[in-house]
Amino acid sequence: MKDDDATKAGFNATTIPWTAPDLIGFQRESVPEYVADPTDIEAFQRDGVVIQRGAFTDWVDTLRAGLSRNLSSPDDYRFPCDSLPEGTPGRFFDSYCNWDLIPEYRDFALNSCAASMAGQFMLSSRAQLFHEHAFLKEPGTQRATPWHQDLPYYCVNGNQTASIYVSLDHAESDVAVRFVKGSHSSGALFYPRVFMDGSSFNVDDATMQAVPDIDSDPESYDVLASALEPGDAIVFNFRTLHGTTDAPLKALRRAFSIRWLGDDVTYCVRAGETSPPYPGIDLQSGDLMREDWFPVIWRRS
Ligand SMILES: O=C(O)CCC(=O)C(=O)O
Repeated sequence: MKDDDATKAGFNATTIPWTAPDLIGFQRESVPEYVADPTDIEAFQRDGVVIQRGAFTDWVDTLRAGLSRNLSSPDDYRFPCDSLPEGTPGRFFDSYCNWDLIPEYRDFALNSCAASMAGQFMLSSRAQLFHEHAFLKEPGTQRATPWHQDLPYYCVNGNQTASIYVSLDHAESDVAVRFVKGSHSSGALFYPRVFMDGSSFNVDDATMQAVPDIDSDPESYDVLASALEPGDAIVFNFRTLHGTTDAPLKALRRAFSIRWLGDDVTYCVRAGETSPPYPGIDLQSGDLMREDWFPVIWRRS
C-alpha cells in the first residue's frame, strides 16, 4: 500500500509505510562472524571511519542485482529519489529502507558478516539493523554529494553507530565518498542537507549548526579520500562528516550502505522531519529502538 499522505518534498517522497519485517528463516546463530583486526577497531574509534578492503567481494553480484531490482521499478520501493535537476547530464539516484522488500538486500542484511562487523567496530554487545541505503551515480554526473553527517537526518541518538558502505564499482579517489577523520568526536551536529542542491533544512533545530565549508579550507581537515574497488567496505560512525567532490563521473558508481545501531542508541524526536519519518513508531525520546521494527541481527557471544 502506498501512503500518499506521506508525500513530501525531495528525499522523503511518497513511500510505503515501515512495519515489522518478516524474519521467517532467519537464525541469529548462523550469522557469520567477522574477524576484525584490533588495530582497525582502534582506528574506527579514533577516526570515526575505517576501510575494510575486499570485505564483501563475494556479495557484489548479489547487491548489484538488488540495486537493479530497485532501479527497475523505483516507485515500488521506499524513498526513490533523483537528485539532479532536469536536463542535467547523468543520474544521481538513491533509495532506502527496502531490505524487507528486496530479497538480495535482505540476504545481505541477515546472512553476511556485516552485522558482526558493525557490532565489533561499535564495541557493542549487539548490532541492531536500522536500515539500508543504495546509491547510484551514472557516468557524466557532475554533482557533489554535499558534506553531511547521517545522525542529524535520523530519529536516533548515540555514539555506538556504524554504517557499512559497500562499494559496488571501481571508483577513483576524486569521485569516491570522502570522510573527515575525527569529525565524529567533536560533539557538533550539523543541519541535514538536501542532496539536490546542498541546502540545509531543519535549521530551527537549536542543537545543530551549518556544515563548515570544508573544501575552502582543506588544510584544517584530515580528509580520507581513497579509490575503492567492488567489495571494499568503509565503516563509519553516523556522526562522521562525509561527501564527495563534483568531479565528473567517468564510469558507473554504485554503492550500498547498511546502518547499524549499538548498545547506547536510543530514539530521539528531532525538531523537524527525520529520514525516514517512521509514522506510528510509538516511541518516546530516550527509548531503545523497538526490536520488532529494527531487529537485532548479531549478539556478542
Ligand atoms: O555515495 C555517496 O555519494 C553518498 C553516500 C552516503 O552519504 C552514505 O552512505 O551515507
